[in-house]
Amino acid sequence: MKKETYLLSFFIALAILIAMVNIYFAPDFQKKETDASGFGISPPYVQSESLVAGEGFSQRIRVLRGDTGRKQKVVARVDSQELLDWISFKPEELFFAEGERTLWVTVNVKSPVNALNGEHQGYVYFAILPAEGNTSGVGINLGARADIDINIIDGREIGDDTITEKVIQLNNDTMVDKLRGRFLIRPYSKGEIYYIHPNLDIAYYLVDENDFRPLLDEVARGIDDNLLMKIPLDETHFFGIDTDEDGLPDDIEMSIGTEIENPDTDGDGFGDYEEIMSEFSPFQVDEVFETDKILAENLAGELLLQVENKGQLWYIDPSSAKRIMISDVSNFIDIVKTFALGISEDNFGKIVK
Ligand SMILES: [Ca+2]
Ligand SMILES: [Ca+2]
Ligand SMILES: [Ca+2]
Repeated sequence: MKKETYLLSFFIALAILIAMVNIYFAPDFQKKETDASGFGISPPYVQSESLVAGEGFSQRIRVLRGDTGRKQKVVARVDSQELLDWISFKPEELFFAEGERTLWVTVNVKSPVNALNGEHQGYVYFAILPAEGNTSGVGINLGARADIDINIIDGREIGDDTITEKVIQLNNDTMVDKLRGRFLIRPYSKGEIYYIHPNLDIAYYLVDENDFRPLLDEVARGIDDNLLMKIPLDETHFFGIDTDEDGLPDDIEMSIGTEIENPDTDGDGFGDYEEIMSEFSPFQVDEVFETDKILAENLAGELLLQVENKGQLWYIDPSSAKRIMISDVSNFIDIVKTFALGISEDNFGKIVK
């Protein structure tokens, strides 16, 4: 967590504390909170107006009872399946000791990194039970309810500029399988992008431009030239300068090994681009230079690093099983934006664990 975020959390906690102290010293507090049932909570809410996904906060709730006689157990129950995983209580065992009127409960909220932006609402029910004896058959005597209202916001809104790539867990199902190796964009959220891992049930979360380089470092697999050359080139996504104007940009020629200032490296009358695209060798007259479609299919969606050359990076488009060179980070961002599929918030919710 960043220093600023700590500070922010601290001030939020302080603000909550001040609010609670004010409530505590309000003259009619005890009366108001415990009048009807002899059992009350304050404040009757757990809320955060601006929580960044993956982060959390703590809030204290004061539970009060009118009858201070005996030891009594208190149960806290979250009614929302989603929020159940976000919320824990401290202490884990809640009870009023004999003679005690007040019980402080710390509500810890920790949102998952893949929490959807927007409002997340539910209730926590606090109820009082006898601590010992015949709990079976004894109903919950008294209860009180706290509203949960947590607003998940985009991290960028609070000036978080050192975002590293994040990993989220995905479901292991056919919907995820169909999206493997693809980039997804959430246009109905903040336009954040995810790369679905080609083999594992995880996705990388790309918040801004700083996240693209770490993704390549983390995910790109090394491949030797012999195998790489067997993956067809995607001629519809050539970028950069083509000095000899043979149709192959200089970067691609350097990766293949053809001459960047000679449109016909082997001088057989057929240009370098023409030979590559028709699966002939640009180096040897009349020699074939076959691609391997099965290999290409197996590597679809992968990010590859050409280890024997200059460490060029490639993306294998999952739709065409053709390779696209990534010349630098800004080019990668362009490629990702070109290939990213939009996903609705509803469907996004279905693929994440
Ligand atoms: Ca060229
Ligand atoms: Ca050439
Ligand atoms: Ca030639």
